[in-house]
Amino acid sequence: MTPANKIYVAGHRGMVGSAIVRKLRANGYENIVTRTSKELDLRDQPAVHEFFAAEQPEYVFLAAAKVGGIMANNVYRGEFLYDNLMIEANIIEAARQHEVKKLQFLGSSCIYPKLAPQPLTEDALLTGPLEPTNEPYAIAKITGIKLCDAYRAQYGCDYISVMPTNLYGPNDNYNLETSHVLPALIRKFHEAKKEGAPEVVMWGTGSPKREFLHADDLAAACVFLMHNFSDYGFVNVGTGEDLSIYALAETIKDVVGYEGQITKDPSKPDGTPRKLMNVDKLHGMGWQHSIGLREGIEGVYANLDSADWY
Ligand code: GFB
Repeated sequence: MTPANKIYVAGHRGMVGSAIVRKLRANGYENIVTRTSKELDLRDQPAVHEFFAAEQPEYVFLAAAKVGGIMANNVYRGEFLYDNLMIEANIIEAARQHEVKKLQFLGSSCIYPKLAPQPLTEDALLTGPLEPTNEPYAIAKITGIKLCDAYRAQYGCDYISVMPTNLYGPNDNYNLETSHVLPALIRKFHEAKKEGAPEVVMWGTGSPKREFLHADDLAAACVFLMHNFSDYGFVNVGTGEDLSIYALAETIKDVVGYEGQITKDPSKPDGTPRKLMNVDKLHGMGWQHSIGLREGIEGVYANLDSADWY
C-alpha cells in the first residue's frame, strides 16, 4: 500500500473509520474513497457492486458495522446479525470480483467464548459458548473472519482480520441507551456535575473487567497490519491491561471533577466477566499502543462538544 493507491475506508464517519482516515492522511495517503450510509447502503448488494465497479479501490479497510454497547447488542439482536452479515459479505465479495489487492476486516473481542482463559489468545476462537448479550454481533464478526480465511484459501485473496478490544475516542456514540460504557459514563458524570446531582448510576455490579484502547492507537495498528500481516486467522489489538468497571467509573469521575456518589444498578446486565486481550502476537510483530487510559480519557473529555450528544 503506497500513497498512490486508491483506498476505500468503509465506515469513515464512525469512530474507527474516521480514526483510520485521520491516520492515513497523516501518513500522506490522499487517494481515499468514502461514502456515507445515505449515499451507499452497504446492505444493498447491487449498490455495493456498482460502487466497486465505478471506483475500483485497490485497498479496503472494512470498518463499517452496526455497533453498540451491551444493551443495544441485546435489544437489536436481529439488526446486529443481519446488518453486519450483509455489510461484510457484500464488501468482501465485491472486493474479490473487482480484484482489490488487500482487504482488512475489523472485528471485536466479543468473538471469544464467554469463559475463555484470560488473557485471550487468538487460538481461543470457537472453543466454547459465546456471551449471550452479544451473541448475534459475535456470530456476524466470526463469519467475517471466516469469509476472509475462506477467500484466501479458495481464491488466494489477501484478506486479513484484526480484532480490537473495547475502544473509545473521537466520534464515539454518547446515546445513553445504545453507547458503550466509557462514553456513557463521561456523559453521566459531566451532566451530574453540571446539574449538581448527588449520584451517578453505573449499570450492573461494577465488577466486570474491561480493556480500553484509544481509536487513534487502533488506527495506527490497522495501518501497521495492512503493511505487515498477510495470513489466515487474525491479530488481537489491545493494551494488554484491564480494570474493573467500578475503577473505570472512579477514573472518569476524577477526570470530570464530579464529587457525588457512584451507585450501582444491578438490574442491568454485567455481560462477560472479563475480556483481556493477549497481545503477544502484535507485540512480536513490533507494534505497541502509545495512549494511556487516563491520558486518553482526558483528551476525549477536553475535546468534547456536548451539543453532539442530543
Ligand atoms: O461497554 P459495554 O456496553 O459493553 O459495557 P461490553 C461494559 C460494562 O460496563 C458492562 C457496564 O458490565 C455494563 O453493565 N456499564 C456500567 C455500562 N455503566 C454503564 C453504562 O452507563 N452504559 C453501558 N453501556 N455500560 C460490548 C458488546 O460489550 O462491547 C459488543 O456488547 C462489543 O458486542 C463491545 O464487543 C466492544 O463490553 O459488555
